[in-house]
Amino acid sequence: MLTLWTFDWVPPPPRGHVRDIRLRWALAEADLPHAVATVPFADRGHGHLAQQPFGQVPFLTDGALTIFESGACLLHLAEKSEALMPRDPQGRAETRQWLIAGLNSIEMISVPWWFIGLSQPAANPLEGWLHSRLTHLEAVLARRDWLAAGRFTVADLLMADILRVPALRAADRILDRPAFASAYRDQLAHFAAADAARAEG
Ligand SMILES: N[C@@H](CCC(=O)N[C@@H](CS)C(=O)NCC(=O)O)C(=O)O
Repeated sequence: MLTLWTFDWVPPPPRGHVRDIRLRWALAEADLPHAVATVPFADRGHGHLAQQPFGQVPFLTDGALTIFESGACLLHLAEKSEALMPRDPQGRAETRQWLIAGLNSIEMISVPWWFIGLSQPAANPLEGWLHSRLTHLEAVLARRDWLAAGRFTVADLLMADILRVPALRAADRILDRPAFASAYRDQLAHFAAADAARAEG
């Protein structure tokens, strides 16, 4: 049984951007039955740290197996469904390569860039670095519809979610997929239900 773990509640921002959306989206694309469970946002206790050593979400349990890091969770789900990753060696290698590129060549810069930007400095020192990476990526996405294997894969899913932060429009067509819309709705509904439970109790 697959269980997606997320926080029981988060403040309004970052709702819609909590990384459990990556797993919700993949689970919806692959139509994999699963449950959603929570850890307390306010208290990152031993139980949580035993599953996710940084006290973050998401993580995934699959029977006795626990997997943290959204990228690792996505690759685990991709092993379960051809809807997320092709089965031929070339297609799998390309999918893994572009998934790691999303994390290690784009998100590695885009998250610190976003964080520095919150304090509204006159100039963001990461602007040039991010711009260069996005320009190269945009050139790839202008030449083809999908990053890997000539078809939708979990690499597109992850890259499209990563690109929501610098708002690179080149990946908008990937966000148009119904499974992203349902994942987004489900995340907002999850935290809205948490608000309602708090208001009652
Ligand atoms: N590299 C991790 C990052 C996870 C992450 O940043 N999670 C955020 C929610 S989107 C979180 O748990 N933030 C709370 C915290 O860092 O204390 C992954 O991709 O799973």
